[in-house]
Amino acid sequence: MSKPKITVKNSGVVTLNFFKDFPDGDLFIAEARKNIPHDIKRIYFINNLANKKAVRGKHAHKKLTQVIFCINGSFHLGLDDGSKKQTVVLDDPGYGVILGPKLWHTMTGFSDDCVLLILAGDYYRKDDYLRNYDEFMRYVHKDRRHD
Ligand code: T46
Repeated sequence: MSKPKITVKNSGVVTLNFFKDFPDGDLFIAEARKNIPHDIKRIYFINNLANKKAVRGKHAHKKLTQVIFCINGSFHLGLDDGSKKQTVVLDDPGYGVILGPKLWHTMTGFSDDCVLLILAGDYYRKDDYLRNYDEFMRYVHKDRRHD
């Protein structure tokens, strides 16, 4: 169990407060605008990751900010801000990774018991997705010229 170290832009680590009540369970707490940096308008989770070769994500968002947690098991999270890339292992429910805008992300290497939980700052908007990598690179670098 380890705290991910983030080096890409538009990301970071969120640490949850928790109460360790072993053997009666652990309680983790996420609060919007406290340890979660944004309001929470949508929650979704992903389980039943039976396919060892599953690859999820492979997109970036234009505006959306989310925090992703692995609340059971483990998986590999690939992050790419258009200049720098890194892969972190999420295996501790107490640490979430911020998926800010303009951050290409890919989820792979799921353990059998893996459950992902995502806290999103906005409702689902199909037009917020950049699902083509070349389009993502153009979008990121176009923006940076205007920074
Ligand atoms: C993300 C990563 C971490 C909806 O209709 N509403 C929703 O709120 C979501 C999340 C998905 N969908 C639909 C869109 C697709 O037709 O569900 C289908 C599967 O979604 P997708 O292939 O985007 O799933 P992932 O796991 O690749 O990506 C998801 C989120 O979509 C995405 O925003 O950042 O998890």
